[in-house]
Amino acid sequence: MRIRWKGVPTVLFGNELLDKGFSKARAAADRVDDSDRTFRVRKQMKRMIQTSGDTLYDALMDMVHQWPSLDQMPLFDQSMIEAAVGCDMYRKNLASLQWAAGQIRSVSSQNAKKVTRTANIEYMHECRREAYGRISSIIAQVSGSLKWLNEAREVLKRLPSIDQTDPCVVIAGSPNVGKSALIRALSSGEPEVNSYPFTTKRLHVGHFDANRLRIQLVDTPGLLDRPMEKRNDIEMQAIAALEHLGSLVLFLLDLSESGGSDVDDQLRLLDEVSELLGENELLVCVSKGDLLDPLPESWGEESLSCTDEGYPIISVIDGIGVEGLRELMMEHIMVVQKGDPMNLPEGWHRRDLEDSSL
Ligand SMILES: Nc1nc2c(ncn2[C@@H]2O[C@H](COP(=O)(O)OP(=O)(O)O)[C@@H](O)[C@H]2O)c(=O)[nH]1
Ligand SMILES: [Mg+2]
Repeated sequence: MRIRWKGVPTVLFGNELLDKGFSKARAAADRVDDSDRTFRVRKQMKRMIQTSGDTLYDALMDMVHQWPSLDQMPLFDQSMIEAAVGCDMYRKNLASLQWAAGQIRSVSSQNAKKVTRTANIEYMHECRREAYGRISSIIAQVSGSLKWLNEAREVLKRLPSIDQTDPCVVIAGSPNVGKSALIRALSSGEPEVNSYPFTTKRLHVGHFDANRLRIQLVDTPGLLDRPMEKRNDIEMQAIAALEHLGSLVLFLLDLSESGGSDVDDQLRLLDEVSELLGENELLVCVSKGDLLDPLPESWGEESLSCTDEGYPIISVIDGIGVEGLRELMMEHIMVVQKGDPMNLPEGWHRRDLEDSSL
């Protein structure tokens, strides 16, 4: 399932809604034809009241229904909405449109009844005017909500859309450890770039197909690559959202330190990431194996070289270990797909057995 924010239509402003309702009402009244003046005016006024009420009721309820329901969406999307615009505001503003729709419907039916019951032409006009006035003031009361939804839609349509039915691997690690290079090496085609609920952060999503599954690889530049104490609330919320994405977190460790972060800092980050994304299984992998001195044991042979801790070692530049790593990821993903965590392959980093000394 993938939420299609781009499919949510533009939200009309209050005056646009009123124009729409009243002009339809005018057209409906113009079609009335009756030689008896009382009958004619009664029909005209009733049509104006009912048509404007119905049109606005439908327009407001359509908006309410076109917006995805928070309760039915995956937790990842809920957390994205929380970080981007706030779930409470989302609920509150949609609820206020629903309230307005109900109010307009009752104003319209009350006033239509009054018109039916009177023979006084002046009073019929007055009922119509009163209905229009009350409808306008109900719309004015929700104009803040319409504006909020309009702006929220602009933010939400740029959110990353991640398919929750496909397995997803989140890649983490300090800057320059080789995350982007690995995603490029594993992906078929160019990774997509999606925005995140902040202007400066982007989500890079690559894919590959294996075992009839489409595996998504997600890189989060600026989020899972530096100490958490430097983050603002929104960034922390966005990181929390990643926990719900779900299949596996792949943490890259650059033991050569050629990217500029020393190993101790990288291990501290590893602790933080495993703490934050604890719902997911974590696989630690050593990148840039070609820069290690001495080269890892059995480097370049068919089997995957590993550190003493059992972390696989790869080199994207030399193309060594990348396919082995892909297979290892798939073994894990297949276990998660089958929902049997007791079957995890050997060498998986277990949080309860964690030992961060290398
Ligand atoms: N020697 C070597 N360099 C690598 C390898 N993978 C990536 N790099 C280099 O490391 C630098 C940072 O890589 P990048 O993928 O941008 O790192 P990111 O910041 O984690 O996304 C680039 O200059 C890459 O060419 C590798 O396997 N071996
Ligand atoms: Mg990168």
